Amino acid sequence: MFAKWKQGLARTRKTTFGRIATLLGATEITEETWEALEALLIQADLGVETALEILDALQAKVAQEAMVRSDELEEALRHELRQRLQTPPSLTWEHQPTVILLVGVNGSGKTTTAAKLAWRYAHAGKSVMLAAADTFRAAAIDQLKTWGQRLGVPVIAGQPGGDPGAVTFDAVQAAKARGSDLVLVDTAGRLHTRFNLMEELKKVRRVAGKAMPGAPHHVWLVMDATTGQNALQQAKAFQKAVNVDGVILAKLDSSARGGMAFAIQRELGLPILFAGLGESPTDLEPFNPDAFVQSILVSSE
Ligand SMILES: Nc1nc2c(ncn2[C@@H]2O[C@H](COP(=O)(O)OP(=O)(O)OP(=O)(O)O)[C@@H](O)[C@H]2O)c(=O)[nH]1
Ligand SMILES: [Mg+2]
Repeated sequence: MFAKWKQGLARTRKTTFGRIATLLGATEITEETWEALEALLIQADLGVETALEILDALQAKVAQEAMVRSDELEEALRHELRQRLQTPPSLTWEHQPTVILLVGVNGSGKTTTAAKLAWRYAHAGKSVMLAAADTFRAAAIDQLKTWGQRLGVPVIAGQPGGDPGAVTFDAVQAAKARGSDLVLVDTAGRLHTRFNLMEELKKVRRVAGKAMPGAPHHVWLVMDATTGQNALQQAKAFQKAVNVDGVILAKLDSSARGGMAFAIQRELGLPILFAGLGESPTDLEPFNPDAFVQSILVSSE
């Protein structure tokens, strides 16, 4: 069980969380245990606030239950970690098509994630369409077209330098005409300035709504799990501009910073919907909080 998660989270598990597991091996809880645990939790990219909240909760529990052994503390820690992760809602198919915008900073994994989602839903029997609304780079359009060919999923694209709003509009219209279930819109991660990017994304969002009232139905922020805390500031800018309703945490497999998942949920108040655990189309898993916690902090039985 959870094999893919265990493998994908190996780096995170072997770094700070590994040291936490060692610390909580089988000794008694002492003052040093708390000091070391505080330092390790902060180092684990949980964010200071989350780390301190967890520490407080654990201290209260230890006092309340008169706990003396640190392996019991480990189990309590796992429980505290799990509690801080939301079980993601699954997609409801009330619209035809459902329109999803994928946004995020450059290189975060948007295009790859678009392909992975296309694969997942096509595999589940849905008719999927990809929209190449990153018109800023010619290569971006080709990248998405190549994925479309590999996956047998149609790609609506315009000319390099063209209007991303127009591409989005065309894609939604085409999906309506064909009776598609899902339109995944891949957007740019970089423009001349951050301001331009946010303005462009707002426009893409507006235009989607013109093509279909209520669209986009979701805006998912793709975050690179290898980036540290400043990814949270970037995320807030997207949240402010385009009303993000979920996060996809890409590249968890190449990151030792899996602890970020906790800071994301706390600071952004958004559920993590999927995790990227590799580069191929099948390497995207619906976020599983139980698997996640058990993969970063394996019980030392
Ligand atoms: N290991 C790993 N690599 C990933 C994952 N997701 C994306 N990548 C890699 O990250 C790199 C960037 O991915 P893209 O999908 O092109 O990122 P993007 O956000 O579309 O980038 P721009 O279009 O430049 O903004 C590629 O080399 C991907 O193969 C993942 O979950 N795991
Ligand atoms: Mg891209």
